[in-house]
Order: sequence, then structure tokens, then C-alpha cells
Amino acid sequence: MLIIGELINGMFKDIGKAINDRDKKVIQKIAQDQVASGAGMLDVNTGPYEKNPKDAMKWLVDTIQEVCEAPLVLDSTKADVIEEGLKIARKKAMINSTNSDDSRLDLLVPMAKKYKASLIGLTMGKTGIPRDKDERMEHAAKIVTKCQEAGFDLNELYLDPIVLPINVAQAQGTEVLESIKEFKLLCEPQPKTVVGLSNASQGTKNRPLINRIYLVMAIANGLSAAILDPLDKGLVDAAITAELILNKNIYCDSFLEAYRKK
Ligand code: THG
Repeated sequence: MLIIGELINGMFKDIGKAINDRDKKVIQKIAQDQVASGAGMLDVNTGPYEKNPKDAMKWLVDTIQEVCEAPLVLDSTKADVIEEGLKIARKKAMINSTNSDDSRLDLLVPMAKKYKASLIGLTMGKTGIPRDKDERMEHAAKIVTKCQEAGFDLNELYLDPIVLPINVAQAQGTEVLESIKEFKLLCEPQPKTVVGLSNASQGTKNRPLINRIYLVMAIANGLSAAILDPLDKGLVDAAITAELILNKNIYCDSFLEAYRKK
């Protein structure tokens, strides 16, 4: 499973401050630490309060790439902010994200093609958060159809069922897990799947435990990638062990070390 490090996000106070102060050291350290802990890609999000997100995105991508080879996941609700990152990305990037709205798809699917980027499709539309698996499937089908029509390689599409906090949307847990499994029935090649794992535990007690168990269950349902905190060692160990038990990696006594960077 692809681990996408979530920690370069202006929503975190220290990262928001570092972006504001243009303090390269803080960003570069958190980039390197995440990669050393097993992240294969790094999510880059300027945060919700950034006044000039285009400048901030450009600075973040440049700053990370000075010290770090990992490919980047450009995370913004604004297409022009994402494109600012795509223009200067040295490795194959991922767009985070489109939803199922035609206006977003018509902008972001061609953008992904133009820059040879992967694309995350949130299975929601203008009307907001999906209520159940069937609504998620409807949005997913719309996204897949648009990608097929545009000649976008479905191997590069990651569908996101949208993980919600367990404390306020408890019934959505199983809807998300079933969606991960059913998205794969939509087309050939099968679309990949991704979740923002930490959403699940926002506002709860014992966040690490909730994140860990949710991730293992999602992996058992075929999850391809997760945006998560790679510095939570127990979480990464749980992911590696889940894939071992699913026979995706061959056992050796040092399996935790052996598969950390895979
Ligand atoms: N899907 C996709 N992209 C996403 C998400 C998703 N990007 C953003 C987010 N969700 C994933 N990243 C995070 C990052 C941090 C937290 C949750 C998800 C988090 N932050 C603390 C909190 O809110 O409690 C902040 C604590 C602090 O302020 O220090 O939990 O779902 N495609």
C-alpha cells in the first residue's frame, strides 16, 4: 500500500507558521522524516487560511524538492493552486483532488493528462458528503466515465470514498469500507482507492487506535493508498503486517524493516 505523508499541511499550527515565515528548515525536516518513516509520497496542502495559496504552494514544492526525492500529492480545492505545483514538480505528481462535478472534472482530468499526473477523485458532488455506499458508487461511476471519455489511464485514478469522523458519522465507517471493495467492480483496469485516514479519528479519544484499526480494515478491503501520519510507527507497522497476512509480501524475520520503504 502506498503511504502518503499527511504532515505538510498548513492546518497544523507549526507548519502554518513555517509557511507564513517561509522557514525552509521546518518543512524540509518534516519532509525527510516522513520519507524515512515509510512515506512513498508527500501530501502538500497550504492550509485553509493561506492568503496567497499559489505562492505558498510554489514555495512549498521548491522547498521540499531541494532535499527530498519523493513525489508529491498536490492538495488544494483550487485548481490554479494545484497547477502551480504541477508546473514545477520534478517527479510524477498526484492531483488531490477532483470531485464528480462536471465543472471540476472538465478542468482537472485534462490537467492530469497534460502534466502526466495521477488523479484523486472524491466520490462526492456539489451537494456535499455522500450518505451511503450507493451514493459513493454513483459519484465514482461519473468520475470513471469522464476519465474513460477523456482517454485518461484508469491505472492513474484513485477513488476516495471520503472517510468521516467516527464520533459524528459512525454509520459511515462500514459504508466507506464496502465502497473500497465495490469501486473495483466499476471498470477494467480497476480504479485504485485512497483515504484520508486521520479524518476518522478527528475529535475522538485514542486517535492512534482508531486510525490503526480503520486502516487495517480498509487494507483488508483492498485499499491502494492512504494519506496518514507516517511518524506513527505503530500505524505503519500495522499496515505492513496487514499486507503480510494478506500474502502481499513474503515473510522474513525482519519484515517490518524490509517492507517499510516499499
Ligand atoms: N481525502 C483526500 N485528501 C485529504 C483528505 C481526505 N487531504 C486532507 C485530509 N483529508 C488528510 N490530511 C489530514 C491531516 C491532518 C488531520 C486530518 C487529515 C488532522 N489534523 C488535526 C485535527 O484536525 O485534529 C490537526 C491538529 C493540529 O492542529 O495540530 O487530524 O480525506 N483526498
